[in-house]
Amino acid sequence: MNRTLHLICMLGLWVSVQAQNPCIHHLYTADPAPVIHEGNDSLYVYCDIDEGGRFFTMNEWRVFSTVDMVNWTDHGSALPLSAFAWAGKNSAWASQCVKRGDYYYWYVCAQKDKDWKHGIGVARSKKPSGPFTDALGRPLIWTDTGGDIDPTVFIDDDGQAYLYWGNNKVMYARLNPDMISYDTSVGDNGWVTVPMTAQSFGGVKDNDKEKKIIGRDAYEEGPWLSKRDGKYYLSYAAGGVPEHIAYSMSDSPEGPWLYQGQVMPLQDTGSFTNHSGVIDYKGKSYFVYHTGRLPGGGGFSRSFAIEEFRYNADGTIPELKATDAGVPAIATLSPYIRQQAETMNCGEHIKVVGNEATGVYVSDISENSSIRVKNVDFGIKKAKRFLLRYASDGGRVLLVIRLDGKDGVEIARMQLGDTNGKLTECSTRIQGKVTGIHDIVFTFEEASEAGTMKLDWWQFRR
Ligand code: FUB
Repeated sequence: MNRTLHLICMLGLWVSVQAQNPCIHHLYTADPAPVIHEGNDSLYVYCDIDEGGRFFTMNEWRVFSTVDMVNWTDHGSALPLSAFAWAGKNSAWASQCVKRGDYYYWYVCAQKDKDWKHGIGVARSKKPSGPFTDALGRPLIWTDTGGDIDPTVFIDDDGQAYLYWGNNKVMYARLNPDMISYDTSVGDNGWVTVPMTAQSFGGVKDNDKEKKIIGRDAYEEGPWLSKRDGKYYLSYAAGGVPEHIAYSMSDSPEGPWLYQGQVMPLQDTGSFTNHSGVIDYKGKSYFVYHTGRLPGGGGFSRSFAIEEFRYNADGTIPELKATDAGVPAIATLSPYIRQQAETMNCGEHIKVVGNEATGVYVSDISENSSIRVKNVDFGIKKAKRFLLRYASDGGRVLLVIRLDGKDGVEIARMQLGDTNGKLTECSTRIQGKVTGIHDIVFTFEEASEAGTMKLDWWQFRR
């Protein structure tokens, strides 16, 4: 393919509209918190994992990262609920992570064991993708009144860090520089309660009248604190259940807050909750939220989704629709550098196991399994070989690689045999002339006990 044709092909693929929402397919990923860590090129989304069922069943938090907005790396079991000895099972609710100094601090909420109430804990790691461990051995925030959920953390330009949280109430604490304690000289022993007025939140909830909403967008839960051009933004899940997203602005991270309107009005997303975060990444503004739209999804099996938006000239946020299209790629992926098997646009019938300390692998492969990697740029010189590192403890499977879809042109196949559980590198020849930009799809056939297989990384060679 000549250079002009390559460029046309590239542009064509970049503008093509394909459903990118929800972003993750092999797990249900709720309560997203989008974060960029200083000095790191990736956008991270910290979230909790819905297991489905008739109520929230949530036993771990995971983190996913991207550099192109369409392929996401699952960093494995970054923070299991069991990391908090004080936490009761199934209660790993919303969270957010921030870097300060040498550490990443992941604020989460979980029920105290044998108590119906949640508290806010903090875990710490030297890596953004963990694994994280409990920094305190007890909740950081425990008002004992209920509603201590949905922490959002923000470090202002002057270095003061704030933790906001709350269901049916909005509270904040001024975190100390160690990030695991707070200034107890303000508010009620360090907990400041934000007044829930209609001026601040568009409406109020009258708890004496069966939680009747008076006004428009009364605060419910899920605060998200951010700053842009000297203005502070507090977006939140509003209106009672079912939830939509509204927001308020202020000249100070401590308020007073002035209600602005809705960001994501109520619509049929298949989930009675919504939970959002707003982030600027590589020159674009993104709104990250969750829906129940993944097949099999619903109110207790939610998945994060993303919309791009532009701030209005006066700094306000336009109203957004929850789309299936989501956001386009902002970069291509090179097949000529080593790519982790757990970096994908869509993984079906697979699991991602391990963590960043033990190694993260794609596992539980069966004949239904597939992995799609999007927007892969082979360039103008054809690819000649495909390399894979994997381990198998008894199982065998035939790996078939196709371009652009499960029914696309086959470019390679490879028998993956038993390696006695040892991670092993192998390679195969590429069929035909593979150049330009394509999605690549890995499918698995003739599987025998392939669940014992672990895929580590892959790479093409010219
Ligand atoms: O995921 C459990 C709870 O549902 C969250 O903490 C709330 O924000 C709502 O999304």
